[in-house]
Amino acid sequence: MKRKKFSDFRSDTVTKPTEEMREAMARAVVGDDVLGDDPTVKKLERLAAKTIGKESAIFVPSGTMGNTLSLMVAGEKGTEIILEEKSHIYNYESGNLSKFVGLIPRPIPSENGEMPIEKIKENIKVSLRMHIPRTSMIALENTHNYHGGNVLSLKYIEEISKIARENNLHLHLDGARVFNAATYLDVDVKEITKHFDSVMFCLSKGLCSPIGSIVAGKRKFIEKVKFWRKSFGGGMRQVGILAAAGIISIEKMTKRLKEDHKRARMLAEGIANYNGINVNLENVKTNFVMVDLVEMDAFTFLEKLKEHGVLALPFSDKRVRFVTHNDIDDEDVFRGVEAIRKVLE
Ligand code: TLP
Repeated sequence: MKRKKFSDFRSDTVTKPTEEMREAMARAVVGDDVLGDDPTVKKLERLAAKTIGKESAIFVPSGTMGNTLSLMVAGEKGTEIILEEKSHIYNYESGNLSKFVGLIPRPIPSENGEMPIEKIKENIKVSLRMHIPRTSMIALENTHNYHGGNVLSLKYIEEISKIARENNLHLHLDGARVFNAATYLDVDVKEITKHFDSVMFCLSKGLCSPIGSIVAGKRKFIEKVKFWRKSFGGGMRQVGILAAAGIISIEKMTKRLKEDHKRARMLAEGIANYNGINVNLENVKTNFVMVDLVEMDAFTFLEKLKEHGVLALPFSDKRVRFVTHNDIDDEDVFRGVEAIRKVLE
């Protein structure tokens, strides 16, 4: 069999739709979804809501839009949102939090994506005087992208949810990869999502859909998200073509993530003893492997790696991220292990 040009570990966003998805897309019954006429979108949204354990769900074009809309609806402009210092919402969503949403970020540093409980409590503000903005929301990220695909413990989430309820705060989950978290914990995804008022998850990452994310929550909340989705230009017409792939993402692709986790571990173990890099094996829980370079800079490392047919993504000057997914097989992992060895030689 001909070897593919590149083994692409840059992200699970690079996954191509499966053959089954392409067939379902070709056959999808569609209608104008802005007018509420698309039966395939309705089916996807019902399935998503049921799977996540929420009253209602809505299909949106991207994770960034899903998070932005959730925060627009749940947070009141000029109030504060508590979120982890390295969170995707705060760092990698084009500044939407300030550009569109108008919440004041109250970022809290953490070692692994779990903000210290005491720090959260200290930072919840009640508006005692009119010049003090109150806190209205907390957002968590699970799995946590910057922290190497780390999984937040159920005990931690439960504790945060209790704090949110006690303080009347909306709790949002950036669950772009929440099915990876559920797979790692070996629990039904609802064990995670039941603690949140709103959940965003992506169909277009490890779940292989070409486009799309879901926002789920209470019916009233989702109606408001729908309103804002239209304002943002995210009202889509015969989008059942994409929803057809999303249905397969939820029904099938959520069940195979263990394979990606196994391959991430294979890669990490294969390179862990190399000189010139550090890999913390304990932190490899899901489909990410974070590689810290001792001397070489990430740019040079990645250029050389590419010459050996392997792609990954820089996370800082000295840190590189490898992600496993449906289009990475054992051969790709062996190739990755070998290519990294040659680059470090
Ligand atoms: N993350 C992408 C890029 O931003 C780097 C990736 O390759 O990991 N939340 C989390 C936790 C994410 O990791 C991402 C995408 C998003 C939200 C945004 O999703 P999209 O790309 O669909 O807007």
